[in-house]
Amino acid sequence: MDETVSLDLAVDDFPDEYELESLIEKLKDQDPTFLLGIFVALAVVIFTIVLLKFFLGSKTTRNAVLLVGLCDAGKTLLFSRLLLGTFKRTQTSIAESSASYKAKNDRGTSWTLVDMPGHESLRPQYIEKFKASARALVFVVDSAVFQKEVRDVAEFLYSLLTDSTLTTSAPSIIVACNKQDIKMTKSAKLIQQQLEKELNTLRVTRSAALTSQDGSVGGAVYLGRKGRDFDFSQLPMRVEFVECSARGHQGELGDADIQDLETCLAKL
Ligand SMILES: Nc1nc2c(ncn2[C@@H]2O[C@H](COP(=O)(O)OP(=O)(O)OP(=O)(O)O)[C@@H](O)[C@H]2O)c(=O)[nH]1
Ligand SMILES: [Mg+2]
Repeated sequence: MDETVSLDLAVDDFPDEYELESLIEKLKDQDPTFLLGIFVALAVVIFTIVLLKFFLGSKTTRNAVLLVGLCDAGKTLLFSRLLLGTFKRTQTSIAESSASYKAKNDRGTSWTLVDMPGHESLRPQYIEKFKASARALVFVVDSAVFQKEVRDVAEFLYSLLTDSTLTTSAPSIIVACNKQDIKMTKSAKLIQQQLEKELNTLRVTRSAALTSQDGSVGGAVYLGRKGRDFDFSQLPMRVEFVECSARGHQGELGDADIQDLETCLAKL
């Protein structure tokens, strides 16, 4: 019974055909500049909403710091050290772990820290899943076995540095040269130089496949500047090299040596 009454009222509320016609007539009688003004104002409001959505949306979604690198580089131990400060025995990761990380700065910045599996067969799917949300990548390198792994490290890094999503959003890249507690490890400077050399070689072999006019094919972008030897300063993203030891020089019971990495994360 009540429903019928409210329905009747709702129907009565609609302007009838005559009212609509008179409204159209009234609008027709208006000064065209007045109508144009209304139209422009509406367009400005819609344009502003779209712009705000675009900028605020992209800012809020890019809040992840991804720990990436080959197997055994020390990503999971770094994850534990950065979040809790504690040493933890680890096993090779088969899925990602994520947690909120508060940067050590006065701004109280916090990021979602994501520890990704390093295994070759799992890596691509996790990169694909998280790359759009990356504010920064911490590319972890095992400095103790770098010489042996340089080719694999460079290939993985190459795939990230030429990824079209990453070159567009340009997250900061921090290359964390880990395991500095082990004797005879490579320094960050040496690792940087060797990677530049290796990436230069990879670029020659890989770029033979780049045929399209804008220099991209299959989502890959040309690495660095054409006609010049590759160095990291040619990239759209900022790349920094730091030395660290997730284990720490005092062993499992002592603190990690990750201050330089924390300083980089505080600057993001
Ligand atoms: N000496 C030394 N060992 C480290 C350091 N960081 C990690 N490790 C050891 O290296 C091994 C691998 O560390 P993880 O953190 O599990 O490596 P991961 O990068 O997460 O490996 P995946 O999950 O397989 O991709 C563990 O035995 C760690 O204790 C370090 O700074 N120094
Ligand atoms: Mg792991």
